[in-house]
Amino acid sequence: MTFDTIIKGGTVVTASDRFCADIGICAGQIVVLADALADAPEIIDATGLLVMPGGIDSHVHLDQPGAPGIVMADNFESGTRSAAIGGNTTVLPFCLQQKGQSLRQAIAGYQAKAQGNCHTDIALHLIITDPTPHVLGQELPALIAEGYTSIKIFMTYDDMKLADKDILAVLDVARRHQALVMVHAEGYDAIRYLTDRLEHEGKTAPFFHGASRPIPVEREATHRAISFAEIVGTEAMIVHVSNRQAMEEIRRAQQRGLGIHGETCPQYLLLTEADMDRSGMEGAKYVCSPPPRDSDSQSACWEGLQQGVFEVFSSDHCPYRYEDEGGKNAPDGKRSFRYVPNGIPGIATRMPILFSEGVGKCRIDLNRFVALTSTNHAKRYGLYPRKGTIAVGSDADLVLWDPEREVVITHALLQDGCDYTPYEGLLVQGWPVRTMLRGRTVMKDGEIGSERYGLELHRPTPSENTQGCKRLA
Ligand code: DUC
Ligand code: ZN
Ligand code: ZN
Repeated sequence: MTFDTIIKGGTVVTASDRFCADIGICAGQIVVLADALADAPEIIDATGLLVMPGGIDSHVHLDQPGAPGIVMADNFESGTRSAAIGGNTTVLPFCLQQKGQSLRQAIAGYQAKAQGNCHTDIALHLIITDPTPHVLGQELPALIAEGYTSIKIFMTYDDMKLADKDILAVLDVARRHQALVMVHAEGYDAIRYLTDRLEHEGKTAPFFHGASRPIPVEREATHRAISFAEIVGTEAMIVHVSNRQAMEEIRRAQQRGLGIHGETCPQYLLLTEADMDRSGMEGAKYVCSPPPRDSDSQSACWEGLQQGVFEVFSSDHCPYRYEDEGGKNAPDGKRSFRYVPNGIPGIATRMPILFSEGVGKCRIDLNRFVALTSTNHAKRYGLYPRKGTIAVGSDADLVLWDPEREVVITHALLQDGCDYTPYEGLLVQGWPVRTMLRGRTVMKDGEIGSERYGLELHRPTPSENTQGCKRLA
C-alpha cells in the first residue's frame, strides 16, 4: 500500500490509548496505523514527539460585531492562523444574529467572511438574540435540520439577553429538534444593579468589573438555566464556568441524571481578580465575562476538569486590542469598566497551558488532555469520529507535540490580531511543533503555510447522526 504521507516513530495518544505506531495518510484521511510503514513521497519523523488529534476549540469568537467603535481583533484568517500555531485543526466560532436579522442572513455573512480565509476547519454555532416567532418556528428548525445543531443564548448584555420565557422557548425548540443550547449564565438585572451602584460610588476602574458580576450572579443564573433545561426536558451546555459554586450546580445536576454539560477555560485556571487590579487601564487586558475569580475558584475548575464535570476545555477566544479597551466607545469619553469590551484572546495558548499546567503538573493525564482539548468537543458537537481521534477513516488532523520543549509565552509567538496576551511571560513546557489538517502541514515550527485549506464542516443532522455524536460514551 502506498501513502501520500507517513508519520514515523511518534507516540500516538488518543482519549483512551497511548501506543507507538506509524500513521499512513492517503487523500487526507488516516488509512493505516502500524509498525514500520515505508513508501510515501512525504515521510515525517516524529521521533520523541507525541502525535495527538488536532485540537478542537469549540468556543471561539471571530469577526463578531460589537459596540460602536470596537472591532474584534481577529478575523477568520488571523484567528485560525493563531489556532493552528497552538495545535488546533478545527474551531467552532459563533455566528451572531443581530437584532432584526434573520438567521440565514447572519450565516451568509459569516460564511462570506470565512470562505477561503481559514487555516483550520470551522463549524459555526448560532447565537440567537432575536427569537421572533419566525426564527423559532421556521428558521431554527430548518437550520438544525441542515446541521447547525448548537445554539448559544445569553442571560445578560443589553443587546443579547433573552427573557426567561424566550430561554424556555429556545430550549423547547432544541428539545423538539435535537439541538444543544449553550448558555452564558450571568444574571442581567443583578449586573445592572451592581454596575450602577459601583459607578455611583466612583468605582469605575477595570478592577470593579469583577465586583459587578460576583460569583452569586453566575451561580444564580447557572441554577436558573439548569432548572429551565430540566423543566423543558432537554440538555444544555453551561459555557465558560469560572468558580466552585457554579461548578457545583452543574455537578449536582449531573448527579441527578440531567443532561447538563460544562465547559471551563484557561483564564479560570490561571488568572484571578487581582490581574484586573493594575494601574490605569492595564487591568482591561484581563476583563472577560464571567470574570477571573480567586484561588479557590481555580482549584474548583481543576476539580471539575479532573472529575468530568467539565467535559470540554475551550479558549473563549474573544480578542480585543488593548488600544481599544480603554473605553473608546464610552459616551463623552467617560471611563468605566462598563465600557471595556468583555473578552480576552487565548486561541493559541489553550493547549500549551493545559498541557503544561495539567499534564506537566500531574493534575490530569495525557488521555484526559486529548479528551478535553479535542475528542469531547468532536463528540458533543457532532464531528466525531471524523474529527477528534486518531483512527482509520478519520481525517488526518494531527498535532505533533514536543513534550519537553520549554517556551516563554510572548505575544509575538501567537500570530493573532491582538496587541497583547494575558499570559505574557508565562513559562510552559510542551509545545506544538507541527499542525496537520487533513494530511497537509499547515504549521511547522511556528511558520504558517500560505495556502488556506480550512473548510466549513457539514455537521450531521440529528437524523443522520448514527454515531451517537451528541451523547458522550
Ligand atoms: N461571553 C463569551 O462567551 N465570550 C466573551 C464575552 C462573553 O460574555
Ligand atoms: Zn458568553
Ligand atoms: Zn465566548
